[in-house]
Amino acid sequence: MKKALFPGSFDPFHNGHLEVVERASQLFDQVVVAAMRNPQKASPMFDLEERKSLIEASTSHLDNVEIVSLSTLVVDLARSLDVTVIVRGLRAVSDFESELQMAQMNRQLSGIDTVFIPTSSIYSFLASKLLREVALFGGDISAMVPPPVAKEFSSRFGGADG
Ligand code: COD
Repeated sequence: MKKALFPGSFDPFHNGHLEVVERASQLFDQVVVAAMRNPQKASPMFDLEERKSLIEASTSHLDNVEIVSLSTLVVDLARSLDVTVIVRGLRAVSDFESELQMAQMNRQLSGIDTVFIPTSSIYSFLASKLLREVALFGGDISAMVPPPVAKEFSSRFGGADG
């Protein structure tokens, strides 16, 4: 069985992330999406449990997708779940340098390879950091995130889903 792990901060989970999950779910028998702590991103907007719930609600149409949240090394989680590959999305060449370095480090630590899924061009501008900023200043991000995430933003900030 080909089982994949898609780790990320997902703060918040957006339509670019969702597209990667949907495409991975067609490529692999099972996909585990892991909301994780990125030590380089200091103050998250949503805690890990909130992110897990929002990703669950956003991917409920996908039968072979499971969501976890954990603050650990990606490779430790990958080994404990017995996954065959790590999946990551790529928006642009600028993502590649850091993604390549992470993929090489993770392979060195665990022997597990990373597969990159290039985003569709309609989603390549999406970044969680920008969405948080737009929503904080009252902008409408509802077309850029799955409905459960838009609803959560709306209840926190008002007006973000229309
Ligand atoms: N379209 C498609 N894909 C996208 C888009 C988009 N618009 N935006 C982002 N993505 C991709 C990213 O390229 C990434 O592959 C994935 O979606 C998740 O993105 P983020 O930003 O939510 O997640 P990151 O990059 O902050 O996640 C970093 C980790 C949490 C994976 C990292 O910090 C980590 O590995 N933490 C655990 C500690 C660890 O193991 N460290 C060693 C790493 S070598």
